Amino acid sequence: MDFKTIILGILFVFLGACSSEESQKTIPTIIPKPQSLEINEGFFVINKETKITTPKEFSNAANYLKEFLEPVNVEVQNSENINEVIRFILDKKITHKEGYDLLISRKEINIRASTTVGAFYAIQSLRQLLPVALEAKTINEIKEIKVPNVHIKDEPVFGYRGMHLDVGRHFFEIDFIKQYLDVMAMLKMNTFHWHLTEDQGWRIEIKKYPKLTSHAAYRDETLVGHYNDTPHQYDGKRYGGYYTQEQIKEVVAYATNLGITIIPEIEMPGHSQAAISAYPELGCTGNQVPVATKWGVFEEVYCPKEETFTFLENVLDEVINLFPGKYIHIGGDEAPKARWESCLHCQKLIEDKNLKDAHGLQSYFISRMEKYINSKGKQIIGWDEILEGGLAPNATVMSWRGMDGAISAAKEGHNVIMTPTSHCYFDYYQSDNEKEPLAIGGFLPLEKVYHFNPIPDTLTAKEAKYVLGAQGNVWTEYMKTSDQVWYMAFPRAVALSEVLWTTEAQRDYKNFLSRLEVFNKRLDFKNINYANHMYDINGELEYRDDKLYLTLSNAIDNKNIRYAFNDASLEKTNLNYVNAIPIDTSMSISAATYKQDKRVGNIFVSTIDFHKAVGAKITINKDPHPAYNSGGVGALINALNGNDKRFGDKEWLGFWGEDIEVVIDFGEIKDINEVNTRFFNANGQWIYAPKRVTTFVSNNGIDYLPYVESGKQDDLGRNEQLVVYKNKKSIRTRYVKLLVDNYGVIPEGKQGAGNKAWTFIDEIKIW
Ligand code: TNX
Repeated sequence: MDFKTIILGILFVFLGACSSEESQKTIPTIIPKPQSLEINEGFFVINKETKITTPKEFSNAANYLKEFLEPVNVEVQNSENINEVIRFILDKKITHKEGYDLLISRKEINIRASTTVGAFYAIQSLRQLLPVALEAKTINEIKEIKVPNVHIKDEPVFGYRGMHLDVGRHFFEIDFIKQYLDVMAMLKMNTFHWHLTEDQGWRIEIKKYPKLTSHAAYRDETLVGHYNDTPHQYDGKRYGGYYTQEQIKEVVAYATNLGITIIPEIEMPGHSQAAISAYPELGCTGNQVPVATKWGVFEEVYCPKEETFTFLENVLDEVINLFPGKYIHIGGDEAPKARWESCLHCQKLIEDKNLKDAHGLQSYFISRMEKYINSKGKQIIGWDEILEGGLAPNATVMSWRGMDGAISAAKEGHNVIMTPTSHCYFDYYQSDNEKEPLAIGGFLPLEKVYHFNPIPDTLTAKEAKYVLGAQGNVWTEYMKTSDQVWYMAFPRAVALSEVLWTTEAQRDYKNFLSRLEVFNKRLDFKNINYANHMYDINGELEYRDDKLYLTLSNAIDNKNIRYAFNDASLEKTNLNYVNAIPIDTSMSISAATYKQDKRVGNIFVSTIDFHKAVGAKITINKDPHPAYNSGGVGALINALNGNDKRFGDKEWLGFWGEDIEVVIDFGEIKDINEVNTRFFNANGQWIYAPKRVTTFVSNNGIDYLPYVESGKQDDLGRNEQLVVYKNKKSIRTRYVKLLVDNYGVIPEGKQGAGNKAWTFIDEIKIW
């Protein structure tokens, strides 16, 4: 059987299923979920007699639909009086510019909108009511398609629904960019943030500065493995690429057709080492530096001198000509101040312009560029660092280091776009399975994205209006291929599309997953390598009635889970999960979802350390950061270790810049021999093991003594991203207290310099 026959086979089964249940209602599976959806009985039949009629305003949309319906061979006409018709209607009563009304009845399909985008979104919904196999471009002919009768009235909640792609760390050809835009459009996302310049490569042709493409677009080699694996190793292979202005125009036109605006990002003053490598005079020292070959933050930043401003203005002139949208993103993030501190010109400028310090200089830099960009009729967007030293007057802030930047910008009356690492970084791991392909770190599972609320509670309704929407960020340090980009971005982008289209009250994760299963089939037909963790097992340890229990679940239906103890094989086990499994000793349990005796999804393994603090009472003097508190304080003594490679799973608790005090109360006096605690240490993500950890014991919870003499504290064990503080001594005690001193503000020269360090802690084990 060739591929085509298989597809037709599948199509036949699908259509067959419809016709045999004609009297039943079909439940549509549209993502993002429409605002209002009424399901009626019956079908509209599309066949070769079907015509599409359209006013000229919607002829692009009509042709898009015709193309999608190619295998049934429908025609587009301008006449009004035809039966069996899919009719586009320009309807000014639809007030939302992205809104539409789609009415499918036995006799006709009516698509109403007041704008092209509205009409286009109606097609995207209609598309998801059609057989999934139509997504494949390889079907020859279909006789008829039955479309369920529904009435959809729809419009988005947020106006900015974005996806980002970093083409600096790795370069992706325009064919892939177009496909990425295609899938964004399916999800009714309307903004593509194209991150075009980086330390490791400049990717856009600028005619006035040819060395940006002949030199800055290529690096000599690339780091192999993870940044945290030392010593660093390199592949020795020259790497690079760039887009010509012709290609950029082609992509912009393509995006416009899909209702997508592209925001180009030209980074400044930081993340600019590639440009400085091509034109060393743009830096403070004038020294030749290489295009960067590893990841991280670099000290080579643009020097705020007249030549630099002229360069940037000339670059932006060409960029502005290529991108018709109203925004230009100018970066502004992660710009170390070391070069400026020791540059005579910069110091004099700080004095002349009466600026406070180097942060004031960054603000001067951004405000000056803003003025230039405003003078060309465009607005700037910058990462939240542009708040430091004073925000440029008309800037929109993209908040990535949490939501705080967005909150203060919105309070100052600036527009903001939410991209917090906690919910929008699709370069983070999405599963805690050990076999996941290498990623930067962190942990952001699909469900967490789905539960994102872009409006922080602390904003008033008036301030909340400044939140334009949110965006998924796809930084590509660890994504070498387009397949890996798909894997990381999907299905998280699918979840985000629904977050941005619907209200929180309309969202339901289980229901979303059932629709995602169908959406994934569409992606299968498009050969898109999305990640599928839908059948993965989630394990939860819970202490109740003086006993520890392990609860297993899967997101789909909690059914068909097999498990096995210790080294026993899952394939041979006869243990089918029904009730929580009681635990009374250290052990490991593996589990997986099975469908008809076939394993679907990954194997889950839970290693349980049944130590003495399990089930004790635990208190902590500070709440963890809300983004990294999913397990609550109980996670610190629940017998499970946070994943060694990714902070932010439900075991790790994160604290930003705070010292913490943890008290464990056994409720009775116990003999203890050892206390050990684990900390994450991923400096690239500003996570640093604490400065100091001290342990105390007490029998009354008031008078504490050091557990071991202070000189002997902190018997450290290290393994790359982990630091274990271990103390051994036999003693009888009821309370154990730990003081954990945060690393402090990160000093110059280290990753994240100038920011508060994070502390990530999990599992305080007492033996
Ligand atoms: C921080 S987000 C960066 C990027 C990295 C990303 C990795 C931002 C404005 N800067 O340069 O690629 O972290 O997650």
